Amino acid sequence: MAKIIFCFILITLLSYNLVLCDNNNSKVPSNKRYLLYDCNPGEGFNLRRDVYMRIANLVKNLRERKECKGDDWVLVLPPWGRIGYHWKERDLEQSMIPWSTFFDLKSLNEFVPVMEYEDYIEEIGEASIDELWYLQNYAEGWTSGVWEEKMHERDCIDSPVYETDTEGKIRGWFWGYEETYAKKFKCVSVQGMSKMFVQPICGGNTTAKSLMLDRGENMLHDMFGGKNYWDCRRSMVFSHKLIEIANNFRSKFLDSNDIEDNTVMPENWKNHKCNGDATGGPYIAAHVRRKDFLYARQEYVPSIKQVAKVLSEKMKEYNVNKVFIASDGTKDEMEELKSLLPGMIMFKPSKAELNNFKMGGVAIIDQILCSHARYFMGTKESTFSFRIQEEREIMCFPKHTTFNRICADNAKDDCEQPAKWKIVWNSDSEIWD
Ligand SMILES: Nc1nc2c(ncn2[C@@H]2O[C@H](COP(=O)(O)OP(=O)(O)OP(=O)(O)O)[C@@H](O)[C@H]2O)c(=O)[nH]1
Ligand SMILES: *[C@@H]1O[C@H](CO)[C@@H](O)[C@H](O)[C@H]1NC(C)=O
Ligand SMILES: *[C@@H]1O[C@H](CO)[C@@H](O)[C@H](O)[C@H]1NC(C)=O
Repeated sequence: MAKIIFCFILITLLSYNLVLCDNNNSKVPSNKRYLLYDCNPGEGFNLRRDVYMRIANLVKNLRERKECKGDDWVLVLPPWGRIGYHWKERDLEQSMIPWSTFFDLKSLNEFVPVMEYEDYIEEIGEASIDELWYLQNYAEGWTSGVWEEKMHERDCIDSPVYETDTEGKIRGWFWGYEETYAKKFKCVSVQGMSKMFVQPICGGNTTAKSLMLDRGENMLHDMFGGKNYWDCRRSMVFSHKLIEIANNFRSKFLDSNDIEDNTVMPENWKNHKCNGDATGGPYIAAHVRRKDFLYARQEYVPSIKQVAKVLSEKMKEYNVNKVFIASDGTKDEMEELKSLLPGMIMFKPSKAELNNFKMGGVAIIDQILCSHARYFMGTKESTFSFRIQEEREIMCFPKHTTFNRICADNAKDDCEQPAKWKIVWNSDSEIWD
């Protein structure tokens, strides 16, 4: 009997303790820490994907470096939305989009641990962030005239985009989640790469359990084009739903499939190796960036007639009768192009697809379709085109089929072709060809 009573008391105590612990969020281990980030609202979808890589490499460093004492850092993925004018700023329809809409989280997790923002809120039990560092340049610019890496807490240069409410909570744009607030805020001037953040974060400038770096684009890559860069890039596998839509389109309209194209990818990106050259489907593809590029990069942008002329020649050269076009051009521009290029094919999302996958998903489908072509031509200085080139590098396409662009009419530019960013599989390989 005494034994039973003892057990009963023990169980009661234990469950009481559990309740207490629950209130204290002790489900979260004490060494778990969260890194959040955001970018300047003006940055586009494809540049943001590049900023993700810089932050992911920082998280990798935070997890591995001795001075971080084995803290279990996790990257909290900033919900997509309010991106540039393309996605219609402030349009809530295109906001609070989880990363799983676009990317395969299991694959991302193979590089560093990541979690969706909503799972973070649930895990810590409150829509708050302990500390927010707003990254900026140095007000004085490069005083010494030479590049030096540095990072300091400084007065804010821009007028603050965050405000402190009457309860002392820091309020602002947190991906459309209005209840979210930060507890502390400061501006940090920075000139340097992501590894420079390790010392301040681990070495005494903060003990915050959750730290957010806003204006993350102000952090540079540790080694642009190195092994970590490419490992991280390879982990950014698109969501299976988007791949499936693209694959159906390939098989239906482009006679293209992974087995015949030699583009079969393993389940886990870590197991991927080049198994001969990819051939791609029996079509060529081009990314024809229009809109703001017509004004901002006027001297590089070919006319629609020029695009048609160059692509018809390439179709002959590659002996194909189909050309896939990805473009942000107007309906009129695309109709003109189609009239000059009868073999032209575009992906048009259904209403339901646009609803489910948003502009970002459609952009990714366009990118997948371009990346599987036998031959690809991009637009100079478009990050949208760069992401396609990387995708082709990962799939082992020969470089001369990837690093091309359609030149402007006449001799407006010297028509320099894009730099060949060679994929790096091992830490000691060369970056450039
Ligand atoms: N679906 C689709 N969308 C495109 C295409 N080209 C551009 N876009 C859209 O236009 C956006 C371009 O956005 P920006 O905000 O200027 O920045 P970016 O994504 O970094 O790309 P670039 O400006 O090309 O360097 C992309 O994110 C797409 O949403 C295209 O070929 N297909
Ligand atoms: C729970 O949190 C409170 C206040 O933060 C603290 O005083 C208390 O010791 C904590 N209890 C446990 C079991 O950690
Ligand atoms: C870290 O602390 C040092 C010493 O107080 C200070 O000079 C520096 O500006 C701080 N850096 C950051 C990023 O807060």
